[in-house]
Formats: sequence, C-alpha cells, structure tokens
Amino acid sequence: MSTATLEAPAAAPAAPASDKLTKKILTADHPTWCPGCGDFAVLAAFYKVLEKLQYPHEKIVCVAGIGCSSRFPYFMNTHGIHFIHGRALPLATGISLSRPDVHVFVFGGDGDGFSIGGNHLNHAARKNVKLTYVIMDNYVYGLTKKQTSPTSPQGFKSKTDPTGSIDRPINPMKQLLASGATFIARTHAAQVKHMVDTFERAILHDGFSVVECLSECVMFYEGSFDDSTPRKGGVYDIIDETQHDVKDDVAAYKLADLPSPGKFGVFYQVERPTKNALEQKWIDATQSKLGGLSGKDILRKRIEVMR
Ligand SMILES: Cc1ncc(C[n+]2csc(CCOP(=O)(O)OP(=O)(O)O)c2C)c(N)n1
Ligand code: SF4
Ligand SMILES: [Mg+2]
Repeated sequence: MSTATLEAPAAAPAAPASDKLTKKILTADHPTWCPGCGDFAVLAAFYKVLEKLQYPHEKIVCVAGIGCSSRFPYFMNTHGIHFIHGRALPLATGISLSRPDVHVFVFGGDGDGFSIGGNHLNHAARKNVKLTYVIMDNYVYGLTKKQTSPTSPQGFKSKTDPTGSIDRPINPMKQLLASGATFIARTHAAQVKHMVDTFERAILHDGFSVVECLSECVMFYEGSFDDSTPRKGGVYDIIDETQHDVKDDVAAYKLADLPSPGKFGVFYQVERPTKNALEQKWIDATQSKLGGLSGKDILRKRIEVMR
C-alpha cells in the first residue's frame, strides 16, 4: 500500500464521465441469490444511485468479503474483488488511500462486518477512511446455512443455537457511534426510495460512511423484518431531521436505544479530516522536506541507508 501511495497522484475524485452509465452497463452476471432474497433490492438500489451520480465507469471499485451478500461484486460490471471473510475493509482501505481518483464501495453481511471483521470495522471508522460500506444485515449467517450472527435476536434458533440464542445482539448504530464513524445510517431493502436516498447521501459524504441495510434472508430467517415492513403490518419509522440534529452523537445514541424495529435514516453525520487527506498532507510535507524527491527515490534512498 505504501509504495503505491507514494506513486499515486493526489488527484481529486474524478469528474462525471461523458459516456452515460446505465444499469445495463453496470450489470454483470445474473445474481445467484435465492428468489425473494432482500439482496436483489440492494443491488437494484445501488445501480440506481450510480446511474444518478454518473461516476466514470472505470473509477468504480466494489470490494466484498465472503457471504451471500458479499457476492455483490460478481453482479457489478465494475472493478471488483470478492476477498477474504471479514477482510474487505483493510483491502478497501489500501485501495482508497493509494488511489484518490477512484470511488471505493464495500458490501458484506452482518457476520462479515460485525463478527470476523468487527475489529477492522472499528479501525476503518476511527481512521475515517474515505469509502462507503453497506452492511446487508439479515440477522443470520446465510451462506453457511443458518448460524447465529452478532445481530441475531435472543431466542433465535439456528444450527449453532438449536434451543435459541442466549447472547445479547450488538446494536450496530451504537457500535458505529462509539467507533467514531462520521456517517452512520440505517435503511431497509423493502423501502427502495429510502434505500436509494440513504446510499446517495452516504456516497457523497467525505469520509467513512456506513449504512446498515436490513435485507431479509427468506431461506433461513423468513419474516425477520416484518415489524418494520408496513405491508406485513409493521411500522417504518423514519428519523425526522427537523427534530434530530445529525451532528449530535448523544441524540443519535438515544435513537439507537429505541426498541426494535427502531428508527431508520441518518443517525449521525459530521465532517472530520479523512485519513486520506491527512496522509497525503504528510506525504507532501515529507517530499518537500527532502527537496521534492519522488516516492520511488525516497524509497531507494532508504534502502541504500539500510544496506
Ligand atoms: C475465515 C473464514 N471463516 C469462516 C468462513 C465460513 N463462512 C463463510 S460466509 C460466513 C458467514 C456469512 O454470514 P454473513 O456475513 O452474515 O453473510 P450472509 O451470507 O448472511 O449474507 C462464514 C462463517 C470463511 N469462509 N472464512
Ligand atoms: S440463503 Fe438467504 S441471504 Fe443467502 S441468497 Fe438465500 S435468501 Fe439470500
Ligand atoms: Mg448475514
């Protein structure tokens, strides 16, 4: 990562392309998710946002870990990597820091993001790495056929908890607030307009933006989100931003504390220098201190000193 950082131009994110980016261009393989899986709607929403933002096609990168949701990059005709379970964020961080000209998106599940990758989530958030992370939360490990996940509710019966989970689930909004993420939101795969608007706001945020998107696993946790699905008798309660100051972390924490199904929308958003900007500043200062040497020359000199 560091050598690439030294060599890359510190360009601003690229301007919109002249060739129109359409859903057809963005579509790769036909998704292999089960019929009815919430992840289809997340993919459709992401196509819609990219069609609206019109970033240059070659400047879009989709990174994922492992899981049903993490199959996302296969279905996007963009640069993409289906990486290691829980390790999408460190890889995406390297891409974001070394290529300021590309837009980096990360997709994955609740297991990938909050369990095996939970450590990386905390650190990418506190460092405010410029990227957008969509956590497709279905409250279960889908790909491996029904194990308890960090967001499964107590009492959930699975292959790892046949008599019902006894462990308290994490609260994603509270965890993200505590870790220092600068854009934190919650949406729902069955609420297409809200999902599209939320993704767009997350992508336009200059920093680490994370969206928890409830996305039902119809195979292993059917009905999990009925209480927030109006056509199934639930309530979809959107945050009223005339009453909620998104810069107020204490207010956001109180919203996150509401009982299930809770609130949806932007809980928290603040501007803070990104790791990308701070690191670039440090690289520029070091290079000017060394008489404007290129990154490669600095590296060569250091190697000579170490010989
Ligand atoms: C290092 C490692 N540990 C475990 C696994 C097995 N594994 C693959 S996906 C997965 C969990 C998937 O659940 P989630 O991240 O919630 O995604 P979903 O399938 O629900 O979308 C596990 C445990 C693995 N592939 N690699
Ligand atoms: S197992 Fe669940 S999460 Fe995976 S594709 Fe099927 S419905 Fe979707
Ligand atoms: Mg899952």
